[in-house]
Amino acid sequence: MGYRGRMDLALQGSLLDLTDEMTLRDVGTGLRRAELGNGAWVDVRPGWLAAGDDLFTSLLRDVPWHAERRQMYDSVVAVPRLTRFYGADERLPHPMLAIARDALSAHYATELGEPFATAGLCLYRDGHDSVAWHGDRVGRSSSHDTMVAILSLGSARVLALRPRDGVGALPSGVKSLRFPLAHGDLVVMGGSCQRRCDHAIPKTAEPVGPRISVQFRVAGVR
Ligand SMILES: O=C(O)CCC(=O)C(=O)O
Repeated sequence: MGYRGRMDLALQGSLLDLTDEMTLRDVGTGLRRAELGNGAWVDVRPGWLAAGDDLFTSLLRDVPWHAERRQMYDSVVAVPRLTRFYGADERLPHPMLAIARDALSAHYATELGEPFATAGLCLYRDGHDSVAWHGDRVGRSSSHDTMVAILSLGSARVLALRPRDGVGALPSGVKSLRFPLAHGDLVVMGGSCQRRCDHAIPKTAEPVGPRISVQFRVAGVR
């Protein structure tokens, strides 16, 4: 299946939307919190953005996606996804992202105590693209609680989470928690999650099309 066909596949889910106008729904409605232990938690709000197809296609087309390379043993390999980071002072590539960031800042104001400021965008072109186990522990998040809020667009992929030291709220025999994220879903990792847990987007053999992840973070956290 070609890139175009896979993009169509990615967008089939939104045919079920009841509105054809892009709409950001209330953050709190239908939001469920999973407590992971040791002060770590994950909020999931399915269908936060309705009819987000135009946002997805315009990000896919307009963002200056960047292919990173990294050292692996004695060779340099391509990182299996494309990225673009928008700092606090940069204009976001679509007005809906600023609306989403501000809605998150308002919803979590009391708990977070500061606004979301930056947006990291990642493009997973297909099921071969992924990100390995890691925590967002660059900056204050290495020592302080924070939140990373992710708007997922396009093909459904799984966000996997596991405690770093094996200590946490996972039932015995369960190695990781899996949060399937569909087009328009919101997931927020909060509290001590970045310090206590690692997360990953595993590769999949399923015939998935592209997915774009938009991660909102507070200033000074990567
Ligand atoms: O793709 C995602 O939703 C997660 C991205 C992520 O973990 C990261 O870039 O740090």
